Amino acid sequence: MRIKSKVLIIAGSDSSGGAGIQADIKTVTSLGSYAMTAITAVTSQNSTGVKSIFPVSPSEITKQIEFTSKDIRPDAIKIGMLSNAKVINTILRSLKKIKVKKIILDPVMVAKGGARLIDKKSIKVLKNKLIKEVTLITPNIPEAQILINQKINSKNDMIKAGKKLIKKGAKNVLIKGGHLKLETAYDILLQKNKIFIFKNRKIKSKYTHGTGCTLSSAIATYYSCGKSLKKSCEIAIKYVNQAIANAPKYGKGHGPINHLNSFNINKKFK
Ligand code: PXL
Repeated sequence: MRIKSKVLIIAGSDSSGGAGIQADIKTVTSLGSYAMTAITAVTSQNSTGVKSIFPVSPSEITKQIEFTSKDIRPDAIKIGMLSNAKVINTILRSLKKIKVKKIILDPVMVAKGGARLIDKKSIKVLKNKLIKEVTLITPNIPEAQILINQKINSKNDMIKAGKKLIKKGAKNVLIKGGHLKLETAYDILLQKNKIFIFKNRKIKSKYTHGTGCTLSSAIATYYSCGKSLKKSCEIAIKYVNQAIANAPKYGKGHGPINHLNSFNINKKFK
């Protein structure tokens, strides 16, 4: 099989293998691309919760990003867990140096079980600096609420939130509506003057650990292969839905989804 593109993942490690950099590598690989990594933190966790978080120093993160990219140039970058403001500033400097254009940011804040994955000060830097420097941000509803300081209770509120984020300097925003208490999952992509609503039946499951990481990595992969941002979001959402529907039911808590379930998707969207 020919490898389609190269994706650099900047994110935290999840020892349970369902989220974080493990989910990212599995996603990029199963969709046919080459995954490279810069690890920002090491977490010890299982499906029932997060035991501890060990941050990697900013200088080690810089080296991973810059030394790796100098040799094998990424076609796109996916950014996940960032843990603190110093790390975000470090990454901003590296991004300016390596000049990769396609960057997808999943503004990770809290794990499924409620553990905080980023400190309060970093949210400010994320909001005021980082979101302006990336191609797309992919907040879920709780994250979007924090980013705009407002409650989101409906599809209409999601659109308003997206518009607000664009006004704040985000180039493109995909707000994931899975947290709304509806039978349908609405994921809304807002671009400068365009809005696309992706509508899918919500799959009820407790096996949803790592869905956000997986979605942003799938978008980064499709986008790195030359698909439009809209098409990349559309197919990536389908990939995650199938991965939820085919979850292996591992673990006592919020277990992982099935990242290997890409075959039909790739065939359909060739
Ligand atoms: O899903 C968000 C996330 C991101 N990164 C790491 C995680 C999690 C959730 O648990 O562990 C490392």
